Amino acid sequence: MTSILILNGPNLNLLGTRQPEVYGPTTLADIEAMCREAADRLGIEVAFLQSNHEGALIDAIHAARGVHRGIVINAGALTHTSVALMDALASVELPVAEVHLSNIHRREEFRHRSYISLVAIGMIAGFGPKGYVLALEALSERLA
Ligand code: CA2
Repeated sequence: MTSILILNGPNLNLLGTRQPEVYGPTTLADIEAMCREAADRLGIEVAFLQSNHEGALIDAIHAARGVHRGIVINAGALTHTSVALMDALASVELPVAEVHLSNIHRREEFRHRSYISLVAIGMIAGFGPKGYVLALEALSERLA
């Protein structure tokens, strides 16, 4: 069965518990449940991971090769800084869908640049948790 790795970067473990006015009331566990429901509907498997550590995310990307057929990633603030994460994604040669809860282009200028976008098929931003489901749908359609 097709399996997709869903990766979440720094601070996303705090979703729904702090700053709900910025990121909404939904927790990361809620988002995982939404993704698992979507995966069942789409007939695919998902693995869901969050880390506050750049190296752990890079290790997970390296390990995805031969196991998963695509990657959905919300890299959090690493989106705007991490050439290492971008290089890791490029190295595994898997299709990547980038997700952001907020519309990063409506926010501070430093959030407008994304290194992930340079290696992603596409990006979904500004639709909140639904963005993860949209990304899964788009990736699984691409892989079918
Ligand atoms: O909009 C997104 O999904 C972001 O990737 C979220 C990142 C931010 O740095 C990006 O620019 C856009 C921040 C995630 C932090 O999440 C928190 C959740 C609750 C409380 C504090 C942080």
